[in-house]
Amino acid sequence: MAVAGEKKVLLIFIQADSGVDGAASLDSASARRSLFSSLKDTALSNIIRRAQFAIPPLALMILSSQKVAGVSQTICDLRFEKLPLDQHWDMAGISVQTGAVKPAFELARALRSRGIKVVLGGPYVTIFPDQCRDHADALVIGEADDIWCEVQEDLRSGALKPEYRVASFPDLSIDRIVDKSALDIQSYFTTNVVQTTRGCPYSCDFCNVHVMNGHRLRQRSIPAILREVETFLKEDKRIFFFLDDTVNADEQYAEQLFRELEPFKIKWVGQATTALGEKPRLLDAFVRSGCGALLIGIESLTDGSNHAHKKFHNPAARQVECIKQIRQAGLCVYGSFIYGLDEDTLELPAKLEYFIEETGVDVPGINLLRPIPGTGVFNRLAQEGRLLHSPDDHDAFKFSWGQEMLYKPQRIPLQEFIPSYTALTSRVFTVQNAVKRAARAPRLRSAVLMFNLLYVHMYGMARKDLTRQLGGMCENKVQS
Ligand code: B12
Ligand code: SF4
Repeated sequence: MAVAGEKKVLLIFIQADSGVDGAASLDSASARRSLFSSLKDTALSNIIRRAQFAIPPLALMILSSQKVAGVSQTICDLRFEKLPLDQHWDMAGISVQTGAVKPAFELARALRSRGIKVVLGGPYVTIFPDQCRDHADALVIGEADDIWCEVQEDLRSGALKPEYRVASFPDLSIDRIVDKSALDIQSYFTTNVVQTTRGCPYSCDFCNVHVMNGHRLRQRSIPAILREVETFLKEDKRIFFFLDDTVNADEQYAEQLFRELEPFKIKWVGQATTALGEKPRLLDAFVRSGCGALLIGIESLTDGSNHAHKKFHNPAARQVECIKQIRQAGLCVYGSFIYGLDEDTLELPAKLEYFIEETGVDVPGINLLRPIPGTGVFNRLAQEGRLLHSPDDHDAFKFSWGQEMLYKPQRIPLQEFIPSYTALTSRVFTVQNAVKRAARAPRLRSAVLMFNLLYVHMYGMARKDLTRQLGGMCENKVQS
């Protein structure tokens, strides 16, 4: 119920154009395809959006848990709900992800034209504040865990400042309660999202986590995490997602945490490095605490390519054995690969197929490199003249699902690279392979089947977009 004089804040998360928010063709002409195929794509896109990826934005949960008297906060997740513009809002806070800048700015303009104050925050704002200034009444630059109370107080007193810059990374060992009252719990596959650490000690040049969150791993206190898990379980008994980019980054800390989580009897999934396969005690703690599956960023199968992109913590010689050990312990592996890294050659696809078979990776994800503004690789490719769009046009560098090339690979001409990638995904993502992977999965067989089947659709759509891009390149060449 609205309280007289209370300021109302809407926290907004934006749906991405494609990818896990619902695969969609990048080709606007696709709307003119047959009714049947459009209906099929829309139905599958909705299934993908509502599938296991449908977890709430922790960032907005953290903000809405920072309570200030006289201010109420509601989360609006545009993946699942419409903007509630039939209600009065004093301020909107939009989370701006790199790769979805245009829709964020358009939304900001529409809200401001209605007299709603707009605050922008999130990864893109932290990295490119200057590009955001004209689109907001206020910017929050950095991790907003603590400063968000100040923003709300300023809103209440009518003294919102144009910029709030976080002076140093928040100390995560301070206990902050994350509550879910601003969320619509039913919209999600699960709402049990927990982050145990922030920051990343590694420096992969295609990633901006270490740019945004720093290289020092900041840990939450284990008792605070246990309390959070206990509280979350009272509201939602579903699976937990540990959102850390590397949940095994500090092995001692992770082992203690997951040993202490055992009595809660939760089921969980997370992201780890191959190194886990060489740590039997930690692996055992993961299994006993209810881990079901891990996403592992393998990227390339060659040291040359991984090193060219500053990924040094995943030696090629140990990859096969590590993945086998993790699967033998009973955990499913989502293996995330990138084809098109700097030292990759046309021989990589065959190697990759063999690796997937040999290790039994349950769900392979074969990505194209996304040079995203703010990453080391983006700056390097810009300097080398290898980007396919102007480096100033940030909106052109979207996170599509392997649907378009944004740069020229170093050792493979684009005209050969695209057919080699599409041929690879058409061999790896078949219904037959989906059934085979599900049958041999150590657990979670229906989830493994579902992911693999959805990928048959998503990579199929990606192939059409890429083939169109290749056709366009050939046409331009003929004309010029
Ligand atoms: C969990 C996760 C998901 C989940 C949930 C999405 C989410 N953002 O919450 C799902 C599976 C849905 C997902 C989807 C995608 N993801 Co994702 N995801 C993550 C992951 C692993 C954790 C996100 C998180 O909760 N972090 C913890 C919170 C606390 O940090 P934060 O989001 O940065 O928020 C802090 C500040 O940025 C700021 N802030 C954030 N929003 C706002 C808003 C306001 C108003 C204010 C004031 C402040 C503020 O304050 C917060 C608290 O300190 C990150 C990696 C990472 N370490 O962040 C990748 C990451 C965010 N994802 C990424 C990508 C590419 C995607 C997809 C495009 C994948 C795809 N191809 O489909 C989609 C896009 C979805 C979308 N609509 O934006 C990239 C984004 C890169 C970028 N933005 O520059 C990241 C950084 C991974 C990476 N290494 O590149 N993702
Ligand atoms: S890709 Fe993963 S390991 Fe590499 S810098 Fe990013 S978060 Fe860290």
